[in-house]
Formats: sequence, structure tokens, C-alpha cells
Amino acid sequence: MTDIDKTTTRTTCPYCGVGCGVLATRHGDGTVTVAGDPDHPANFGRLCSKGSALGETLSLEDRLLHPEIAGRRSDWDTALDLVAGKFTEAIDDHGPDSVAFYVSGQILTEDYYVANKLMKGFIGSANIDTNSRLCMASSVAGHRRAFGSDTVPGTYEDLELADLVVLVGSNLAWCHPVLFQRLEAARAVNPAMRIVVIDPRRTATCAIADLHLALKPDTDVALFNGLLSFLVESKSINKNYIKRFTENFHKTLEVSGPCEIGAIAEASGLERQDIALFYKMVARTEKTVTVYSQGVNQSVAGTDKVNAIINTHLATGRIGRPGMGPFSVTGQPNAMGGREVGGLANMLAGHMELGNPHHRRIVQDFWQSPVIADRPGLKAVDLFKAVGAGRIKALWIMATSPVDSLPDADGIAEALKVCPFVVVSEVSRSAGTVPFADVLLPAASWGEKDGTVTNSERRISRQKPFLALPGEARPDWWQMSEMARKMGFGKRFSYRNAAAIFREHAALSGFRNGGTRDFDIGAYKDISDAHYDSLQPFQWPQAARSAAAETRFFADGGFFTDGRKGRFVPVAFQAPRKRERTWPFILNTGRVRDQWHMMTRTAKAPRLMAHIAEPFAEIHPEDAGRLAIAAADIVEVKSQHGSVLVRALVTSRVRRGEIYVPMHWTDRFAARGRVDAVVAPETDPHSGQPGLKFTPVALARADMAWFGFAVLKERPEGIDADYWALAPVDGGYRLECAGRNRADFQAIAVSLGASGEDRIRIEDTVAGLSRQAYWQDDLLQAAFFFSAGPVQVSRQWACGLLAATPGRKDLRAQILAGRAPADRPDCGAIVCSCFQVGCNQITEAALRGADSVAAIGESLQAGTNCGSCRSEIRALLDDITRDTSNDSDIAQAG
Ligand SMILES: Nc1nc2c(c(=O)[nH]1)N[C@H]1C(S)=C(S)[C@@H](COP(=O)(O)OP(=O)(O)OC[C@H]3O[C@@H](n4cnc5c(=O)[nH]c(N)nc54)[C@H](O)[C@@H]3O)O[C@H]1N2
Ligand SMILES: Nc1nc2c(c(=O)[nH]1)N[C@H]1C(S)=C(S)[C@@H](COP(=O)(O)OP(=O)(O)OC[C@H]3O[C@@H](n4cnc5c(=O)[nH]c(N)nc54)[C@H](O)[C@@H]3O)O[C@H]1N2
Ligand code: SF4
Ligand SMILES: [Mo]
Repeated sequence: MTDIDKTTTRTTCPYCGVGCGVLATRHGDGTVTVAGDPDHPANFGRLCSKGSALGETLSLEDRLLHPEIAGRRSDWDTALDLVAGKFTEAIDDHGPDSVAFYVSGQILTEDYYVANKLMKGFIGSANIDTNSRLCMASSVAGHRRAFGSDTVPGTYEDLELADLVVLVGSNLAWCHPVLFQRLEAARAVNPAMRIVVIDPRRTATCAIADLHLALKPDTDVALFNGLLSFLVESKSINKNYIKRFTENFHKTLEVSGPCEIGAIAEASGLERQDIALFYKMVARTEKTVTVYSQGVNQSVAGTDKVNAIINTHLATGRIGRPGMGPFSVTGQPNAMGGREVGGLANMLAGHMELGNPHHRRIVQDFWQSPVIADRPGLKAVDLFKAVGAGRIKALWIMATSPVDSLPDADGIAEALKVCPFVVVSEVSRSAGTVPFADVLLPAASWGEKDGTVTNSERRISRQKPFLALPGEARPDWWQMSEMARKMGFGKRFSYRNAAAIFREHAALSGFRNGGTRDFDIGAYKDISDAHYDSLQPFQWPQAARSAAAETRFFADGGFFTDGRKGRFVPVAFQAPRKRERTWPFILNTGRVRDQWHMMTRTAKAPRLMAHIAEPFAEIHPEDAGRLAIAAADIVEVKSQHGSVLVRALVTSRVRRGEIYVPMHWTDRFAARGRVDAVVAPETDPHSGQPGLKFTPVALARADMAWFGFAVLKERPEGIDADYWALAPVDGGYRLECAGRNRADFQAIAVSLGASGEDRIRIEDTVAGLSRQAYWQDDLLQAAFFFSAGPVQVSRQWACGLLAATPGRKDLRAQILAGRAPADRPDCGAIVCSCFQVGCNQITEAALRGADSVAAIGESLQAGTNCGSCRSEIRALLDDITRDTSNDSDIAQAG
């Protein structure tokens, strides 16, 4: 193992479910740098753009440092007395189901364990749900239907060992970048490996796809049912496996019916030959892995999609063996840990079932608890409906922002307003939930907290502190334990540290298990504090009686259903809802490469903001043409629930009639960019997961009388423009804005905080153009570029102005001209965030002969550090060879 000195800590990245190991090093000047841990089996030293910028996100700016009651500073004792008092009062007056916890896959296993234990075993309600309901619930439900347990059968290595990797509803290149890099590297070694992407959009992931199936949204079940039938008809099934280890095969076939490619083409909108090609590839490739993510889970047919996929693996016996299996990749760093402790409202701790009396007995005996919840609690969407209806009297929200991330987000905000008592545990003062909190509790953040997380391949790793707790911030497990103590349950919550909780969690997993339950880490039930501190990443199961870790499940059956058979689940395809005339478009939502969720952390790193700096809607050129929407116009996307104003990104990457808007922008960074205000709260009947990728909407150009772009030293407050989007840059902020009514540009500049003794201005009222700049003591304070249409200045050049050497006189001429001097060409929208290389530079290098990603790396360094941009570089190169214009992977105005 690599030697590290005292200033370096081995920990785990707090972002995605790949769960990369990180080496964090503290320096004398207080800064922290991070590097990939070469010894961590998830990443072997790699990191993506978000992971490698972690050191830039640790400032205490925006941090909550003290408990607050009704907006006023308080102390822990007073705040928790109030919380315990209000919860107890509600329980006494209205019963245990009148209170609830809403937690998150971003708290650690130890935090989660305590929250779940308190609610289900001591308060006696199952009203604890988590943002994993928006994320993994359909996978959990699908796994349980097929396997009898929530088990991910495979490992990351399977992607490398496979000959065919099918990515369904997964933008791996942007959302699980290090896993994507491992896949890319494996393909370089095994050029025979084939990769299929099934996604309505042509994403960055498609850059390595041999076949991209741009199916109609929510038609995956038709495609995979057809595949099942094809496998039978082409005699590619494994009869022995089916017979020995599974049940319900024939009934399932009856539902999927004969393989009629024509009907499948009709349903999915795919070409018949593409479907046939895909089916043949699967039929002839034993080593097939099907990776799936939110295009599968976040759907009203999510659980059926999961089972349609699993059915094809059971039928071929391609499960639990090297290079084979269905593989649900998890989103959050601890989505899996949350499932292990039973954080969902319909689960019990240790992967046990709330509905199973035997399991309830086990858990209650182990906890020695006064009660045990015996019926499922409210799932996220229903939970907030109950809050809105006044049925929840006290609610504790921890490490998630439902007013931004749940569908019908404005409705959630209304619900929180009527809730009599809301507690919010947060690290960031700018989180969307903060204004709704009666009590605010400052939580420990990454770098301060201590515990474990489980990644997508069932690997448990340590998150370790390397910074002191700032102010009065405290870990979430401590907050919950103190609350339990104040409610009178102190004896069962007297944890000294995270290790003590981990020991209890490990012991429960092995308690009366004997191989009847998949989740067993009993081997760690007596782990010492010292061992816990130096715990190396390991995969479960790790039962007390077994020596080595098993790494895969179900190659030889051994399912966790009653008869220990794997279950085929008949799933009938249901055509998605027909479009109505008022709502002719389908809104799809998801992620961009360099932002994490609501941007409370990633937006602190200017270089991550350089990739895409404002919310956008991807719109097909034909739709744009029909609606007279030009590139970089502002558009309104509206549903019956709400609307957003975003920049138009006209691209053939999306299908006609569909638009894609990222989930990340909140009121803090844009005027009206919260896309979940538009998304419909419709859920999957089995998992309760909302269909976040399919909302019928209307789309229209928002007529703007003026457009503006500005760089500013100070963050402007109260921006008076119909559209705006703000992003930090080195030395200040950049602002995009636009307004519906004709305006006085100087007045706008002043309202945005323009000040300085030294100013320049050029105005052309006929053309509706204005450029202004303000200096104070030779330091540029702000520069503004206004015009009647979308502003055409190079953003990279303008953002560089703030960092320019003070006193440079040539800036004046540049600003008045609105462009960089001829000898310093514009680098274009940033593609490589590590080395700040733009698309113009890449295009130029390509035209000079750098015709591969490697050659671009050699000439510009782009793509040679974290590698997250390599698929975009490849797409740019492809575009240049195809000579298509206006189709890079970058937002227009980026
Ligand atoms: N950069 C970045 N990475 C992240 C995160 C982040 O915020 N930023 N968040 C993490 C989290 S919590 C999660 S859950 C994961 C999510 O990771 P992914 O699931 O890979 O990401 P998404 O962008 O939500 O959606 C994936 C794709 O589903 C497609 N899709 C939509 N509808 C359908 C459909 O009907 N069928 C199919 N087959 N596909 C469809 C969308 O077009 C989209 O490209 O990412 C994790 N990683
Ligand atoms: N339209 C649409 N909506 C979506 C999705 C989508 O694809 N489309 N994806 C959904 C998915 S998969 C997910 S996972 C959710 C994510 O949505 P959220 O969970 O709402 O997103 P985050 O911004 O990650 O919220 C985490 C919050 O916890 C705080 N925090 C960070 N660390 C800690 C800690 O240790 N303790 C405490 N107490 N607080 C902490 C952060 O400051 C932040 O405010 O969004 C869902 N919503
Ligand atoms: S892939 Fe990136 S975001 Fe995900 S764990 Fe690794 S470094 Fe973190
Ligand atoms: Mo997620």
C-alpha cells in the first residue's frame, strides 16, 4: 500500500456511487489538495473532474456554524430540547405516525443507522424515508421481486471482463466518470468488446458506443420483453439455469409474447434493423453486463423496467459470474449504505423486511426496543402530501433539499410552510430548505465527518476526518443520538463514536442470520476503534463464519426468496401517456458533468462552473425552427405544476418532441431554473419512485427585449431581470441576464452594483447595444455587455478580465470592442476543466492534425488529468470529421 505521511488522510469521495478512494493532504497554508488513492479498488488512483476539485470546495463560506431557532443563534442543548419536546408532544397528541424523518443517501451509514433505529424501534413509526426514493427505489423493488432481497449481484470488474456492456438510461461518462474510464480502458485492451447505449438522448456516453438506441422515453419494457422472447426463439437461453434456480419462467413468457420486431419498432420508435442487431449481439454474447440507472429507475414503469432487464439475465443464466449480470449503478455516495440500514419507509434494518414478522422480531430483540414499526411508512412523495395536508406535525430533514429535488417542488415548499415544526440539519446556509426551518442544526461536512459508505459494488469504505469541526457543527449521528437521549431512550443510544455504531450495525446484520439474508458483515461486529480507523475497503458479505469475501451472488442460485429460487416477473408493456395538445413536449431531466445536485458544493469551484454556467434546454432543431426559437434564446418550459426560464440549446442530440433540462439550478444561481417545479409528481406503483424523466410540458420562446452578460467583482443582490443566471469565476462572478421590457442599461448596471470612479461606456441606441466598465483604484469592478439579441462576446475572454493585472490600459479598448485582441484568440467554451481548455482550441488543434483524443492531450494537455472530458473531446473530433456545426457538447452560451 502506498505510504502516506501524517498530513495525508485516506478517505472516500463524497459525490457519486462509484465511491472513489481519495488522498486528502493538508498544507501549511490551510489549503487541502486531493488525489486519487492508487490503492482503492474502485478507482485505483483515478478521479473525475468533481473529485479532483474537492479541495476547492472546502471553504467555510456559506457554512452553518451554530444551531438556530427561528433564525436566531441558539445552542445545541436548547435547540435539541425544543426538537425533542416538539416531537414528543406530537407523538403524545397525535400518535407516532404524526412525525417523520426525511433523510439522504449523503449521510453516512452510521448516521443513517441511528436515524432509522430511532424512528422504527423507539418512536414506533416507519415514517422515515429518504431521497433514495427518488433515486434507487425502483431498483430496490425490482431486486426484491426477482431475488427476494435487495442484492446487487456483480462487481465493477464485471464491466471490464464483459464482451458486451449495455448501458440503459445511464450517462456513465458524466455521472459515473471513473467507472466510465475503467470501461474505456478495458475496451482499449479488448477491442472486441461492444458497448450499447439505450437512451433517448445522444449523451457524452455515446462517444464510446458501437450502437446507440435512441428509444422513445419509457418504452424500455417493450424493448427488453422483446429481447427475452428473442433469446427464447434464438435458443440462447440457459435451460439448465432456468430449471434449477428459477421459477415463473413460462408465465413470464406468456406475458412478453412472441418477438415481433415490427411491433417493438413501433412502440419504441427504433429502427427494426437496430433492434435486431442489438438482440443478436446479446444472444451471441455470453459475457453481457446490463448497467442501468435513472433512465430506468425514475419512471412510472421503473420497477417493471428493472425486472424486464433482470428477466433476460435469469433466462440466460448470465448472473453472478465474471463479466455477466444486471448492474444497478447507484447515484449517491451512500445510497447502498442507506438501503443496508433500512432507511426506506418500507424496509427494516439489515436488509430485513418490514412486512415479515420474523424479521421484525429479530430486529426488535436485537435493539431491545419498546416497539417496532409494523407497517410501511409514507414514501417521499406521499410523505410530503401528508405534510401539506397537515397530518405531519413535526418533520426532520437531513442532508437533502426536497424543495428543489422532489417533483412539484413549489408544492413541497407550500407543504413545508404549513408544517407546524420543521427541523433542518444542513451544512450550507444557501440550501433550499433553510428558509423553511424552525430549527437549523449545523452538520459536519465532508472532511470533518467520520464513518462508512457503501458504493455500487457493495464495497464499504471509510470516510475519515482531516479537518476540525468548525464552529458548533456536529455529525448527524450525534444529533440523532442526543435527540433520542432527550426523548428518554438514552440507554440504547449511548454511542461514543462512529465505530460503536458500526459495530452494532455489523452485529445486527449477522444476528440470527445463518445465510438466510444477503447482507451480513458479522465479521466486523467486534472491530476495535483502532481497526475501524484503519479499515480497508471491503465488499460484503463478510459473515462472521466465512473467511474470505464472496464477491458475486446467484451464479448457483441461492436467492433469498422463500423457495430460494430466482423469480421471473411478468411485466406487461404499457405505452406511455399520449401527449395532449396543451402539453406537446416531453420533459426529460438529469445531470451535467461538473455539477453535483443543487450545487451547494460544486458551485464553489469556479473551474467546475466553467463547463456549463447556466441552465439550458436541449431542443431539437426542427422543434426550434417550428417555434421560432434560435440558438441562445431564452425559452419557457411549462407544465401544469410550474415553469422555468432557461437558455435554448438547439441540438440534434435530443429527439423531436422531447427536451432535456438539467436538475441542478436553484433560486440561488438562476431566476427561475428549478426544474422540479415543472416535474409531475407521478410515481411507480411498486416503488413509489417518481417519474422524473417524463413530464408533458409546453415550450415557447420567451420574448426578450434585451440580453446582457456581465463580469462582476461582487455578487449582485436582488437582480432585477426576468432571466438571469449567476456563476462564480476566478476573482468574482459572471452573470447572464435578459429582460422582457426595454430598459435603461446604465440603470441596470447600477442596480447590479456597478460602481467605481473610473468608468467607460459606449452606447448604440439604434442597435440596442451598450458596453460599460467600472474601475476602482485601477481594479476592474465590473464590465457589462448588453445587446438586443443574445450577447456575442467570448465568455472565457470576459471572465479573464477580472483576473487581469491591475492598471492594464488595453482592457478599455478590448471591452469597448467587446472582444479579445487579435493576437489572443478566444479559447471557446471550456471542455477540459482541469486545464481550462476550450472547444475553439481543440477544434484548431484538430484542424492542424491532432486527430485523436491522445493527440489533443499531447498538444493541449486537455483530457490528461482527470479524463472526464475525453468523451466530449472525442465527440468534438467526430463532429469536425463529419463537418457538422453547432453541435458540441457545450451549452451555447457556455
Ligand atoms: N456529474 C454528476 N454526476 C452524478 C450526480 C450529479 O449530480 N452530477 N448525481 C449522482 C446521482 S445521485 C445519480 S442518481 C446518478 C444518476 O446517473 P444517471 O442515471 O446516469 O444520470 P441522469 O442524467 O439522471 O439520467 C441518465 C439518462 O437517462 C436518460 N433517460 C431518460 N428517460 C429515459 C428512458 O425512458 N429510457 C432510457 N433508457 N433512458 C432514459 C436520460 O436521457 C439521461 O441521459 O448520477 C450520480 N452522479
Ligand atoms: N428533475 C429531477 N429531479 C431529481 C433528479 C432528476 O434526475 N431529475 N434526481 C433525483 C436524485 S437521483 C437525487 S439523489 C436527488 C438529489 O437531491 P438532493 O438530495 O436534494 O440534493 P443535494 O443538493 O445533494 O442535497 C444534499 C444537501 O445536504 C447537504 N449536506 C451535505 N453533506 C451533509 C451532511 O453530511 N449532513 C447534512 N445534514 N447535510 C449535508 C448539502 O449542503 C445539500 O444541501 O435529486 C432527485 N431529483
Ligand atoms: S467518479 Fe468522480 S464523483 Fe464519483 S466517486 Fe469518483 S471522483 Fe467522486
Ligand atoms: Mo440519486
